[in-house]
Order: sequence, then C-alpha cells, then structure tokens
Amino acid sequence: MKITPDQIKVFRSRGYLAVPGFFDAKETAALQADIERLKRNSFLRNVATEGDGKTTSGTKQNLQLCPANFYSTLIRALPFAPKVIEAVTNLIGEEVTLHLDQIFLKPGKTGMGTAWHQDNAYFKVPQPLRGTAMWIAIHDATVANGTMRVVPHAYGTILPHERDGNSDHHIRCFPDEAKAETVELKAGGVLFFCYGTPHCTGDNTTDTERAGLAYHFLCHDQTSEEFYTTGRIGNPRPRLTGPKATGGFEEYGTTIAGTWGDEVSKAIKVH
Ligand SMILES: O=C(O)CCC(=O)C(=O)O
Repeated sequence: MKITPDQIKVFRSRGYLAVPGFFDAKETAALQADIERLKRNSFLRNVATEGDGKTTSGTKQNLQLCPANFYSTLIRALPFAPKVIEAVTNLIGEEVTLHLDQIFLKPGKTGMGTAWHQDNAYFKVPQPLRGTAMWIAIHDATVANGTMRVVPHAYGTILPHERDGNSDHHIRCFPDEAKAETVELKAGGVLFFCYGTPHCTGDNTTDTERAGLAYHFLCHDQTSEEFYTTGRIGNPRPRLTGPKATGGFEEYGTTIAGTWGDEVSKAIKVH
C-alpha cells in the first residue's frame, strides 16, 4: 500500500498516522479468527496486576501474547505482505527489520488499558522516527472500548518513566494529556506511530472484547549486529528488505514471503 507524500509528512511531523481500511474484510476476519484461536488455547497471559506491579489482578485483564508469531503462521506472515513492507518502508526508510510482534486483548467490562508510555523508553534507538509501531485494530476500536490515544509532536524527548503498578512488566510516563488525541478505527484499520510517540489505551467499558495486534519495525540503520544475535531465543528479528533479507528463511528456516494470501485463506477456512 502506497503511503502518499502527505501521509509521510503527517507521520514525520505528528509522529503518527492512521490508515483506515489497511486490511480488507477477509484479512481482518482471518486475524480475528486466529486471535480467537490463541485466546481459546490460553496462549494469552493476564499482565494486569493489583497495583503492586506483581500480583495478578483478579478483577482486571490486560491479556498479552509477546511474541505471537511462533503460535500463528498468519501473524508470522503478515509483516512480509508486500503492502506492509511498502508502507513501513515509505515511513521509516529502506532496509527494514521486524523488531517485535504482540497481541493486546481487552475482554469486555474487565479489559484494562495500557498506561502512557513511549516505546523508545524501552528500545532507546537514536532516531525515534526511524522506528514505527503498526497497531492493527482487530475489532472496531472506539472511545468506549479503550482505543489508542497518542500525543502528537512529542516524539523528540524521552519522558521520565517509572514501573507501572498495574502491570507485571510495563513502565509508564505522564505526558500532558490535554494535548492527547484519540484515534478511533474500524477493524482492519491501522495506526502507525513512531518509537517516540507517547501512547496509551483505555479500559474496555463495553460488553465485547477488543484486541490490537502490534508490530514494531525498525530501519536497519538503527540496529547493531547484537540486535540480531543477542537474546533472540523465541523472538527472531527477520530482515524484511535489504541485501541480507531472505524472505524469512534465515530466521525461520522456511520462506515466509509470499505466504500472506494463502495464510489468510487458510485461517478463514479452518475457523
Ligand atoms: O493495545 C494496547 O493496549 C497497547 C499497545 C501498545 O502499547 C503498543 O503497541 O506499543
């Protein structure tokens, strides 16, 4: 999918870009069915805690699976889809690598949001505009079910972060919420936001669950050799483009590029 020069300008200035309808109805249905399968098989873990950052909450749920690609050939194939590679390349530069993938699922009523943070507080890359999240609305994402909020034009400085007592591993910051914008998206829409953009999600106050599938992509010039080799057990970082890209063969032992369409059809047929 071609990102227009105006959209690139928006991303570089505001630090985020919403693209409604990035995935079509069939692709979205496949993702919904596969994430439902992962939930059904208890692969998602409740990371919400009782305020102490340790004790799993008995009342609130922020269900996560990170990374998810080992449990889903569909999720593994998505970053290799040509429209994903094209969009990400347009936004952050040539030679892109998949950094991370994860699912965030908020059940109806008990679903808890993820507190304000900047991804670069974790990742600490030198140029935050050369890394982007691609957060996919798996279900319609609304104010009522806690869709994403972002602070525009705020990616340049990493704010002080502290441990979030409502999560067993997250950190959080306190940006000027008066400047925040709320991004509602229909299922299949995508929000790109760069590594420096403060963002959060809210509680799900509706009766039905809402999930987000987030991928993080990094331009190769922000990585080191260690980035690819250290602590990678269970979480490969496939090079998607550039001279060392192998369509996933190097990282997964099988060629992933070109499988997205078949994976979508398979997920729809199976479920
Ligand atoms: O969906 C969420 O609750 C948070 C997602 C997020 O923080 C991210 O994708 O970086």
